[in-house]
Amino acid sequence: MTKHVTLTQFIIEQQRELPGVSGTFTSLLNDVVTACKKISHLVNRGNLIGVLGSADSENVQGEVQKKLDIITNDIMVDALNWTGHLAGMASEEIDDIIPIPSQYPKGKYLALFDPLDGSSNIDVNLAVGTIFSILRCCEGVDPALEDFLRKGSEQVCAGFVLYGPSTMMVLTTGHGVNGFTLDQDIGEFILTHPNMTIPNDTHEFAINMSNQRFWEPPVRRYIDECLLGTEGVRGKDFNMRWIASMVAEVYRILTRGGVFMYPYDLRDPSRAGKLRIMYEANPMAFIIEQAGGACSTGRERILDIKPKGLHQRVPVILGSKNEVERIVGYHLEGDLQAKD
Ligand code: AHM
Ligand code: MG
Repeated sequence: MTKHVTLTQFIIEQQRELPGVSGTFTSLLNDVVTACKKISHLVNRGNLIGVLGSADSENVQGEVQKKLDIITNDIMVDALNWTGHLAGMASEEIDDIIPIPSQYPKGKYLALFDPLDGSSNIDVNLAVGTIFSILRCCEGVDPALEDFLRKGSEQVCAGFVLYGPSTMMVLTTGHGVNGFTLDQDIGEFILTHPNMTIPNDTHEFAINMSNQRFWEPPVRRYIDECLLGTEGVRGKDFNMRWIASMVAEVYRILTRGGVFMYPYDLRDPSRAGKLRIMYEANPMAFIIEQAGGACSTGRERILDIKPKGLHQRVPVILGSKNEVERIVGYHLEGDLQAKD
């Protein structure tokens, strides 16, 4: 009989090899896993249990919330706030940092999450996901906002769960990227995609083309060249995908390569792109880099950015290394020309 490795076993064995590890991190990860299994169940049940549709409320970003945005946020908070592993939390759906209730002990980690990414997909029965990022904090204290505003390079763990035809968890603790499939029969995530790596080259891009008129020249140039295919400078045809769910796009890129962009655009100069650095761009950048890919704003490595706000937005260009480097090169050329 095939012997399966569960996510818990995998993490315990990986952590055992690291000096000074107490087991707290493994327990924290189990808390996240428990929450994501509950979310997977709800997403799968859908309208059978009446969880689809709008909640008729807005989050701090002014986005209309789905019922599941609120329910999944509560599931994450309720699974993580009492176990004594965290000093605090932050969520896409909540304006300020989320403290640990005073009756519970405080731990040494911070968790940041987007409980239901791509939630515009939920009512049309397409893929959605949960994204999370774990930072280390001072033990036993009530963290301040500044404790959360750390560079992505300081993350100790990042992951996402994709609620697709299968429920999959993709995880990095800074030692490569591994993918686990939820076996619904036994309720365990099983290691099915060890050492996920992204090919350096690709002929597939993902971008919301309806925003084309708002893009900066380097992004226009890149996409124009892709669209010219064999007749242009690239000398090869490109394929396009847009799922409107970053978790699904990143999962595809981890599986077969590609480039994903939600770039800076000129729609609203106060918003540098759509995606948020703390719980979307940073965890995805950590995963992508650990799988051998690259992640940039076009002008700066995402993981090097010192965030200024919990819900700060950044342009995101990620995926196959050679392609991301090409787009970064176009930004550099464009900026140098603009200076002359
Ligand atoms: P959300 O966190 O409110 O769901 O927004 C993030 C999502 C990403 O998953 C996806 O890449 C993007 O928004 C799609 O945006 P658009 O609808 O503009 O194409
Ligand atoms: Mg999101």
